[in-house]
Parts: sequence; C-alpha cells; structure tokens
Amino acid sequence: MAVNKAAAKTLGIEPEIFLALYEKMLRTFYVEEMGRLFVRAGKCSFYASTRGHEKLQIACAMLLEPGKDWFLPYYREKALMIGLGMPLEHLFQGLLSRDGDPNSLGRNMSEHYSSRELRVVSPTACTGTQFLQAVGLARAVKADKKDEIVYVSGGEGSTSEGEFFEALNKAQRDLLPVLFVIQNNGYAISVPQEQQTHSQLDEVARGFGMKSVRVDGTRFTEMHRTLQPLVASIRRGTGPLFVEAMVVRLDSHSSSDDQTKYRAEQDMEEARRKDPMTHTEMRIRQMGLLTDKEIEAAARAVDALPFPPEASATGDIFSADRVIVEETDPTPPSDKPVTMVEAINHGLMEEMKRNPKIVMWGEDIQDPKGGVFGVTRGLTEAFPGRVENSPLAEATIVGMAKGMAIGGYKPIIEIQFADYSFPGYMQMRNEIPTLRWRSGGAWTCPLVVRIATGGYIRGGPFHSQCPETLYAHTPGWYVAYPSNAADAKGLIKAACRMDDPVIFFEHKGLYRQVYSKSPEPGPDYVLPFGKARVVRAGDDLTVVAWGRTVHMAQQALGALASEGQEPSVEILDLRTLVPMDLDAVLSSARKTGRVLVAHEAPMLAGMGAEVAARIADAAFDRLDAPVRRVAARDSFVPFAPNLEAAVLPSVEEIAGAIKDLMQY
Ligand SMILES: Cc1ncc(C[n+]2csc(CCOP(=O)(O)OP(=O)(O)O)c2C)c(N)n1
Ligand SMILES: [Mg+2]
Repeated sequence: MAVNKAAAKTLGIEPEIFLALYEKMLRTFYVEEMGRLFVRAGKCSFYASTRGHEKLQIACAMLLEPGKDWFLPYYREKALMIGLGMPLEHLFQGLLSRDGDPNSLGRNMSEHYSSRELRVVSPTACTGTQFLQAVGLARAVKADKKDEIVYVSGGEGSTSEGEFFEALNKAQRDLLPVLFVIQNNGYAISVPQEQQTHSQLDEVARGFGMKSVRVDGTRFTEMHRTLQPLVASIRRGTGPLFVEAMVVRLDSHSSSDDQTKYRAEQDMEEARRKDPMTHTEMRIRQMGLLTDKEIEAAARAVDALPFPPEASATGDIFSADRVIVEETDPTPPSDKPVTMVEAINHGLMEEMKRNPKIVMWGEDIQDPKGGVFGVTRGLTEAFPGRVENSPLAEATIVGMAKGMAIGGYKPIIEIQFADYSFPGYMQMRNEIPTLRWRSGGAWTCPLVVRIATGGYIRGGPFHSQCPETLYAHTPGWYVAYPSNAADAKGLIKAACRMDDPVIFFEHKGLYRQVYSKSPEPGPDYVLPFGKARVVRAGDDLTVVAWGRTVHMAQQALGALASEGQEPSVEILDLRTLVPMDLDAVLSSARKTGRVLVAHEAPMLAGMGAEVAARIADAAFDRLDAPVRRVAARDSFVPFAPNLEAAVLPSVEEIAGAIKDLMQY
C-alpha cells in the first residue's frame, strides 16, 4: 500500500491508523454521495451532510472504544457512525426509514442514529438536550467505578442553549468522565457564530474550570496527537475534557436549506480550501481501499425494502411488561395514621433499601433539610452517597436523570414546585418519554419525577400550579396524583419498581393535612397504577376527582347533609391519570347516569374534558344529565387570599353542581 511508513513514523502515528482513517473517510464520502442521490430522488426528507466534519468525527471514533464508551451524538454524525463501525445497512435504513430500521423502526428522523451494541444513544432533533444526559450517564459510569468515557457532541450554535452551560457546570463540579466535542463550523443554519455569542467556546469551558482545548478539526495529525493523551486522562478519572474543533461546513445545513442564499461565494470557497477530504483524497483513491460500488450495493439493497408496517407506529410507548399488576395486601401493621409526607418518606426509605440502584437529587433535598417539604428527610443519612442536593437547575435535575437511568440506575428526583418544572420541560416532553418509542425499545430510562403541586396554600401564581394535563398529554409518562397517605405510599413504591418514566404529583396542601392521613400500609404494599378507588359508593351521581378535590367532594356532601340533602353520591378517586381507570369511570357513570368531574387545574382543556368526552363516547345512552365540570378559572392563581379563593374551585361550587345535576 502506498503509505509512506517512514513519514508516518516521524509524525508519531502508526501507518495503520492512517489507513483506517483513509478507509473511513472514503466510506463517508461515498455514503454522503448516496445520501444526496436519495434526496434528489425524493426518498429521504432529512439529510445532513457531514462533509467538512468527517475527519474530526472519525478521529474521535478512533480515540474511543466502540462498544465500551458511550456516544450521545447530534444529527450531523454519520461519519462518527462510520468511524465506530456501524454497518452500512443500518446507516441506509436510518436514512430511508425502511422496515426493520435498527435505529428507530422508522419512528425517529433520519440522521438520528442509535445502536445499543455500539452504545450510541438515540438522539432527538432538539439542539443541546444531549449535554445534560451525558453528564447523568457519566455519573452512572463513575458510580460504577468503570473506566468508560461518555462522548457528547453538538454544533457551536447549540452551545447557546442554557442546558449546555448547566452541563459544563455539573460535569466539572463532579469531575465526570465526559468528552464534550463542539463541532464549530461557523454557522447555525444561516446564523454566523458572531451573531450567537461574543465568547470563544474553549474559553467558556475554561471559565467553568474545565480542561479545554481548541483543535483544527480538518487536520488529523495534530488533532490526534493533542487529543490522545487528554482522552487517556479522562479514562484515568481526571474529569471532563472540552474540545472545540474548528471544522468547515461544505454543504448546506441540511437538505431543506440552500446556503448559497446567505453565504458569500468567497466564504464557501474558503471552506472548500479546508475540505478535509482534499488533503487525503488523492492518496486514498490511489490505494483503492474501497469502491463506491460496495456502498451503492448496500444502499440499493436497503432501498428495495418496504416501509415499516403501519401497526408498528405506536409500539414501545410503554414497556410491554407493566411490572406491577396486582395490588398487594394493604393491611396496615398498625392503626396509627401517618401524614402523606411520612407515607412517601417511608415508601422511599423502603424502596431504597430494596434497590441499591435508586439515587435521588433535587433542590435542598439533602439532610438536614431533607427538602423544602421534608419528604426526603433522613434519607441522606440512611443511604450515604445516594441522596444529594442538585444545582438550582431543573433541566439538570431531569436531564441528568435520563442519562443516569440509561446507565442502569433508578433516579427518583424532586422538582420543588410544579411551577418550576418548566426549565426541565424540554427534557420531560421531547426527551424522556420518547426514548423507548424512538429507539424501538432498545433504550429506556425508567425514573420517577416527584413534583410538589397544587394551591390553596397562599403560594400565589408561582407556587400553586397544577400542570397534570401537560404530562398526561405527553405519551410515555405514567402520571400519579394520590389524595391520601396510604395511596401515596403504595403508588410511590410501585413507581420505584416500574419500567417506565413516572410523574408523581404530591399536593402540597395535602402533605400534612389531617384529612389526608391514613393508617400506614406495611412495607410489602404496592398499589398498581390505573386502579381508581371508590371513596364512597352511591347510586344517583358520580363525582370523579383526584388529589385535593377528592376531599372537597366529601366536604361538599357534608355541607349538603347539613342542609338536609343526602343524594346518593359515588366518589371515585382516579389515583392515577395515566393510565386512567376508564372501566371504573364508565361503570359508575352507567350506574348513576349523572357525572361531575372536579379538578383543581384550570377548566380549559383540563383532564375533566377528557373524562367527559370518554363518558360521552361510551356511556351517552345511559346518561340522565350532561357531564359537568368544576375546575379553576382559566387564570393563574393570585396571591391575595380572596382572589386565590375566587380562582380555585370551592367546596360550595362542588355542592352547587351536585344539586344542579340532581335536579336536571
Ligand atoms: C431546541 C431547538 N431549537 C431549534 C432547532 C432548529 N435547528 C436545528 S439545527 C439548528 C442550528 C444548529 O446549528 P449548530 O448547533 O451550529 O449545528 P450544525 O448544524 O451547524 O452542525 C437549528 C436552529 C432545533 N432543532 N432545536
Ligand atoms: Mg454550526
């Protein structure tokens, strides 16, 4: 072969490494050419060229260990996949979304590669969400005392996202084995870097105290020589490394973009002069390492495959194994009632004892405070190293949980107030609940997000929200919303054992409330999701409720009784919103013929609308009255006590609605 071994030796690099680099670069080149053909033929609606980035990506793959190290790539990493050895068929199946596509069964976008075997974690199209997940995964690696590295990458544009900074902060704080690779091609679609930031990225990382280098990603030798010892050092456990790699974007941002509309010819010419291929092209062609025929044959074979069957479109939203299907004996070992706080605390304590992989973090949750509501009090001391304060950063809290769950741990994390779940909402909407589905079941992240929710506590607009609809409306989450101590204990214990992500709402107004106390079920008690509770049986009207409105419905009946009215009302506590116990709702509606849904969240598009629609659909002919709702006004919750009362639903409203419905 035409490799000048003597010249290669003087560079301090083995000739075999050059040969491998050349072969992979050429392979990438041909694959990109096929990709272009497929776009032109209308067979691929999203294609992102790696031309200009390929040398960097292959160099990274060669410095790391496929199958041992972890990869959280972004959407422009075909060359990384080729570097790692992803089979051509898998690449083309990803590009063409054909039946059996091992990346996602045709569910995720093209260019979003995933492979359990290569430890490439399925990415989403969201810019920057991968960084915190890498930090969480690296935490799992470190906790397991393994010498694996977590590679995470993104474009320079994605570093303007807040999560990027949170990730640098936490990775350096905990000295985690993360290799951050920012592929700086100067543009985020059409936006040049100087419009994104005044800062230089490697300097930014240094500002966090992180070891940081800037390399020319279009030249191999220097890059390889610089990075090799630094990567070896991450493996030895010295902490993260930040690499800003200067590359060029030779093609448009993607197949939907035309860079000639916003880039000067001179700028594109300059990029072409730095084309990493031109430096090696002549040599590799002469060596005949690979022909485009091989690539074309693989591409055509995949192109001949059918699309996936339609019936598979909604598979893998949840685990097929529901884990807990039977309620165990709830007999309390003692009659002593406990508060909801105590019940959840004891449930967590028991589950942490049972499963050493359970870890917790959140704002202020460490002892001695044990959370602003005291739910985790005592756990830090009982389980050293497994419960800790997170940074004040909700995306960090949930994004890291996803990563650590991928690494085999079971994070049970706390969001201090539902109102502040929103910095983490990108992770909770697009990332966590889509993972199983978008990877065809290859990747999962079972975890529990405990969220303190609810009003009536004089908390004002930003300590009172009830956002359960947002999460119930996002496929892939189980959603619990207990109303009393015994249910809370049974459900949190079930959540700790489930195979899927769970949102666990804890109503602040019920935490220490006398009427939400119950005798505490024993340590073996688990309550399966999807089983409503008949709080009291009745024949004339059904109230469907969850959380605090369960008690308000009971109080409303008390108020009516004091007026001498005692309609036979059935109260159904849903206990979990996903899954909803529709059978219980429908059979009660069919029995009584009158239904009121009472919830604390605003009326518009609330869960009450869902319950009403399901009843209208399946039990309309058995109704004697329209399904009514009592809910909050479509407003935020004001601070002044009279205004708070004016917005949130009241016992009187529930009593009034019951009376109206009875007279209908
Ligand atoms: C959260 C989010 N906002 C916007 C987009 C749309 N978008 C996709 S790629 C992109 C530019 C990214 O540029 P950069 O990070 O530099 O990566 P490059 O494509 O240049 O490799 C934008 C705005 C997105 N995918 N996700
Ligand atoms: Mg860019």
